[in-house]
Amino acid sequence: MERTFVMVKPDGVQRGLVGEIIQRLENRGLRLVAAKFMSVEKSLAERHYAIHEGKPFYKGLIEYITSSPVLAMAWEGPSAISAVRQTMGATSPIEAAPGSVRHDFGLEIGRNLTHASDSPENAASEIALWFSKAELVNWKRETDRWIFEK
Ligand code: IDP
Ligand code: MG
Repeated sequence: MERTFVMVKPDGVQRGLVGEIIQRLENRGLRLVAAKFMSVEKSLAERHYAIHEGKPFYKGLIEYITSSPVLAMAWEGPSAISAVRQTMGATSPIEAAPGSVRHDFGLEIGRNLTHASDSPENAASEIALWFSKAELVNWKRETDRWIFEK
């Protein structure tokens, strides 16, 4: 079982896509672990995107993420990291596969609606950055045995 950090970015929230994006993750069979609707402090945005510091789009990225509230979430399931990246689609909506969130709702790389962790290491550090241990809910669903093989 893997956990991954997922965020509906300000454009997704402003465009009323929170429900749609959660629905897609639920439909996939993933299990919600944590969710927090919040404004993002500049310092948190900078820590989250530290890996991109110095890149040409970095300043705009920090402005975008702090411009309006986001929905921060953690989801779990087998191969959750790859599954969520696939559901969101490639970084640029123009390259994202049809049926993915970024394809179906986006056009521009700088307005690509969601974030999802890209590796087990980053998933662990991003979940720890955005949530306290007490905010992560350990629970079982009645449907788990029909979705998870083990
Ligand atoms: P990811 O979100 O698919 O993991 P990253 O390469 O990690 O993509 O980039 C982080 C975020 O930075 C992207 O989701 C997008 O919002 C933004 N970004 C990346 N490249 C560009 C760009 O060339 N122009 C504008 N924004 C970009
Ligand atoms: Mg990334």
